[in-house]
Amino acid sequence: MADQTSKTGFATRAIHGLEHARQPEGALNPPLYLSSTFTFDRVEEGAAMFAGERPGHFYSRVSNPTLSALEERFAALEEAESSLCFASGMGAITSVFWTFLSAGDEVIADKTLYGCTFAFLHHGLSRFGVKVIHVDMTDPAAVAAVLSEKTKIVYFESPANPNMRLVDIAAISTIARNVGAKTIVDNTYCTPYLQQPLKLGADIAVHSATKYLGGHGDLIAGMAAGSADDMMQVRVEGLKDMTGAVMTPLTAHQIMRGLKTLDLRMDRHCASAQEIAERLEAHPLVKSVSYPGLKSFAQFALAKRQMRAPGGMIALELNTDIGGAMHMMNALTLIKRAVSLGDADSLIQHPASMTHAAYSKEERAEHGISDSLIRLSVGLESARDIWADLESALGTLKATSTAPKAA
Ligand code: 4LM
Repeated sequence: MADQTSKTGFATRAIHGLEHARQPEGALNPPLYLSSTFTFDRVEEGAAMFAGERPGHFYSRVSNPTLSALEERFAALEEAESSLCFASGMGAITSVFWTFLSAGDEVIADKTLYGCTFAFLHHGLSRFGVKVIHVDMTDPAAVAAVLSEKTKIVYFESPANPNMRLVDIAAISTIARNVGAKTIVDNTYCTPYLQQPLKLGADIAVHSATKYLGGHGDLIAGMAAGSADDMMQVRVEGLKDMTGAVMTPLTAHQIMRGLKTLDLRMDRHCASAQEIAERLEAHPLVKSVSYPGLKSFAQFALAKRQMRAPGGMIALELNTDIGGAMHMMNALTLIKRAVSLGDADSLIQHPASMTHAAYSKEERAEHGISDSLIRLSVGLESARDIWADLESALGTLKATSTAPKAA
């Protein structure tokens, strides 16, 4: 697979996968197999499939041909041996964690995580005898200091939701491998077009496919990619028996449509986000902008090293109190006030009261999630219209705030 993958461009793999197989009836797209179960010609055939001695589909909680088509394409994009579909990003994350953990094990997780992932680790897994230790993974030495032979999983997002901190995937993967722990990276913000965690040494990449992979705000889904052995274990343990978080065939079909334009969409998201981030940074009412494409970004060099481009997400703070930030968001007319990200539509939200409300106020402070942070998902509209909306909403603040720009 590696040889074939390197011979074929990303866009070609996103549209065709690696197989270029003729579809039934010569259909351009893989058929939608709306079938929960699959019949056997003979009982012995079914028994052999259940025993894993014969390939084939027998029940759609385990596998389905439409999902297999997406899995094959997605593995080709992450340059992984294998990949797996899930009902949601949380379905992917929880299925993977339940597969590889037992009571007494330890998980080392970054401090900044999507709110529901934090809730799962901190309030969920820890009820089942798994110790979860949060460290600041921007410092690899801090990770090395807490690793032990009990560590089974090292987990982080890069960029992290919502404050955009990056984690050095190669450095952390090397440290984790030394104690036999799996490095699992949430690659949602980047997609395999912008960043390939497995090529940097990670074991598994997980995604909320609800975001850029689907790309149009019309589905909830998750993906994971990794070795054939790991993905098989997640399929037959975490997914089949523990979460049952199975993607529907229709959703897999929609994601395959989304993948066909993934690189084009990501290029536009990145170009527009760069322009918007630069304009925001120059605005007198904006206190700070976190965007990996800005020279002022603390990890600008790491972003250049591990990401193809800086992505479509921006975190910012205004030179106002939180009331002013709410006022600005409420004044927007094109950009929608909504959680989620990676859609064609630009979306804005307030992490402290929305996506990261599962953290207590004290935890947010401790984990680097400012209560005044605003998160912007830059969409595919014309960048000048996105900026005009932001500039006009910021303009409504001038009457209420004259705070000078922070040095
Ligand atoms: C949001 N995020 O931030 P499902 N990993 C990351 C995410 O951002 C998310 C998930 C996993 C948001 C949802 C409301 C980095 C979700 C979970 O929502 O289960 O597909 O993905 O706005």
